[in-house]
Amino acid sequence: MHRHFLQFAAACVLTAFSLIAGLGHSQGMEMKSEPVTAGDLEITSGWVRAMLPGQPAGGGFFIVTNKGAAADRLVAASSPKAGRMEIHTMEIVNDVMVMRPVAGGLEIPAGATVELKPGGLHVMFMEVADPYQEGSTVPVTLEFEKAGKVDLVLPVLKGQGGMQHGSLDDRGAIETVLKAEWDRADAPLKIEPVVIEADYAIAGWTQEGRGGRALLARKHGQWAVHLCTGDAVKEAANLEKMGVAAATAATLAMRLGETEAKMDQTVVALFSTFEGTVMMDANGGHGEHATDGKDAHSGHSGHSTN
Ligand SMILES: [Cu+2]
Repeated sequence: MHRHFLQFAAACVLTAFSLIAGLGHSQGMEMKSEPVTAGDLEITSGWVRAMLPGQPAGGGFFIVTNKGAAADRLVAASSPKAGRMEIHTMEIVNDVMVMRPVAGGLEIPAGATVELKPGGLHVMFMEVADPYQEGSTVPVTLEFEKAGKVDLVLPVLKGQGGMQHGSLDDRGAIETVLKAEWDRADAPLKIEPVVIEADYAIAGWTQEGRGGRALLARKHGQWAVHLCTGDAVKEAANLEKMGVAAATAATLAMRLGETEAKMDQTVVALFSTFEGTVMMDANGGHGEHATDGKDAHSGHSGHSTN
């Protein structure tokens, strides 16, 4: 039983890093950062996506042109407004956008232009204590192998919310996120019910005679598992402690109760068998959980071996 729990927890943590820089239309050029030159590099059109309250991580974007004859490499990024930063790629795995750190830094080939943009390469601001608000700015220091350190001030722009998977509605997207991590041919994951309100959702799941409830949050316009639990999400007061706004929490708890009341009660009983609550976000607001998230993230490269 305990071993099962740990397996689930590990998989669940990985899902959190199926997080997210949402896809969006490009912003008006006039709002983005002014060109900055460093050696052979020119960095233009920088911006950072505005974040939701409580959101611990977000994406930053810019365009690097290498006018020199030798390749350079973006090896690190930092900001006084983020606990740490990473350079990420984004790809689609089983219809889910998955972010991965770029191993060894991002190459900027000689004569080439590399664009960091929503849905693709980006720098990730992590462990953000104060979510970035539209209209503010975020100082960033990029570190290139040859051009050295480059300071930028990036404007915070409102991302065009939502991914452009027009074929997936929220419920479908949530099922996809959960199934991508836990569904197995020999142990099918059943997801029912899914209740959604604003940027939060609760999904009940069963698998091999076990079950639980997952609280998902929509960030960067995409759904990711916020935490895994059993009965805790049934109470609006608990949802509020988990960061859900009061009105949203009340609606979610009410809808969950109504929906589950109409279901097979032997299934609903399985949701209660998940013991405890496992946070999935590297949320700076929950000190004891931040370490979990960090560990999980550094372990993310092991994802494909599971
Ligand atoms: Cu990222």
